[in-house]
Amino acid sequence: MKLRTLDRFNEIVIQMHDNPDADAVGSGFALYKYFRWKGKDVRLIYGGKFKITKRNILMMIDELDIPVEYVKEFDYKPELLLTVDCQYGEGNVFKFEAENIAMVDHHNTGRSSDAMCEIRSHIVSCSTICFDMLKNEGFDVNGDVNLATALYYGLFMDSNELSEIRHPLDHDMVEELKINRSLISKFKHSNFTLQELETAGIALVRYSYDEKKRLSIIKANPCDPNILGLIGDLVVQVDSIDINIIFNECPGGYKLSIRSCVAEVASNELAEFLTEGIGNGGGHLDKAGGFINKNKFDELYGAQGIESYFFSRVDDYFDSYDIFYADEGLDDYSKFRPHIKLPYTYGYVKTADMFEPGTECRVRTYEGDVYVTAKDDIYLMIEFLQYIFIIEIMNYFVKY
Ligand SMILES: [Mn+2]
Repeated sequence: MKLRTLDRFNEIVIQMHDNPDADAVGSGFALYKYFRWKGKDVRLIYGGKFKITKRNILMMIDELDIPVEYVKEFDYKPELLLTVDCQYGEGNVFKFEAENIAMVDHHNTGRSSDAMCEIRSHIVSCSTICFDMLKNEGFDVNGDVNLATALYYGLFMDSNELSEIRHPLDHDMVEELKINRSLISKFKHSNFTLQELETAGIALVRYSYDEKKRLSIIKANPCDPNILGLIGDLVVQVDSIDINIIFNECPGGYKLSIRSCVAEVASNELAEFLTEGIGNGGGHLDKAGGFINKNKFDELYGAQGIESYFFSRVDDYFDSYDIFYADEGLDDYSKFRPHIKLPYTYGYVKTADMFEPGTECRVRTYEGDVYVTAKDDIYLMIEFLQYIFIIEIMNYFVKY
């Protein structure tokens, strides 16, 4: 989807997921600015049970002048509802009616991009996607330092302080944005309140542990759902813990947050499994979240208690699949149908056609930046299936 395809709408509501995080706010703000630039009637909203309480998010909204509205219901049907950092119909997105629906997101729910959706699950933050989409429309993201700072903070928070960025576009954004560094530092140091620190402290000493599965389950006191994730991030760094489930009671049920640092357990899949039939869950391979409805839980598992439910359900999850390691291969292929690889096309460019021989160039690739010296016999091979990426790569030649 190109942003300009949405230019035909005039009354636009941009919706962030419930309990918006920095990435949702950064992305939403970028799209808001774009539609304002186009002269549209635009609002930036979120719904759900809770108003934002998390300190750094409130600070971000305040310091960067982001016009976020908390909406319980609409008394009209917007012409276009554009969900950002989330997908319409998912459990973490309060359902508003609208004439038309569009989405920009980086979560993997199986949905792919189309005329009304831009879904890129290989990008670490939705802010990066918005940065790219705005640039493609000729919008100067550095024309507004608040916008640049919001996008940067969105990526910063979704990539574990930039440590998880990999895609060339994420690197580009970090390099290109002209931001207010002292504000980023201020937000960074406002991640917890004293009370939340205490909640985290209590949670950390109250864990249950399954040594065989290298799994810990923690019940925390009521707190902002984003705090659960922060505690989970810390716990999964423990050497003997691979998977962490942290949950707490919230109005109407339980909120949970999952972290996994092993390939065998996908956090988003486990979140779906644990909430199946009684709530909703999803997210990324390493981080996910979910909600369990208390009435539905009591109906089905009431006698069991939530903590023992988690332990037994995790057992079921581990029993629900077999693991094969690609490098070990399979003993028996007899039940498999043959698979034929389709012809694959690569493109190439001759480095000396682009630069004076001897010029050192930086090529930004999925595996990181590579330096090559332009020479008659140095060619760059480019996968055809990633056509857009070819054009990107060609633009990435930077004289070093
Ligand atoms: Mn995000």
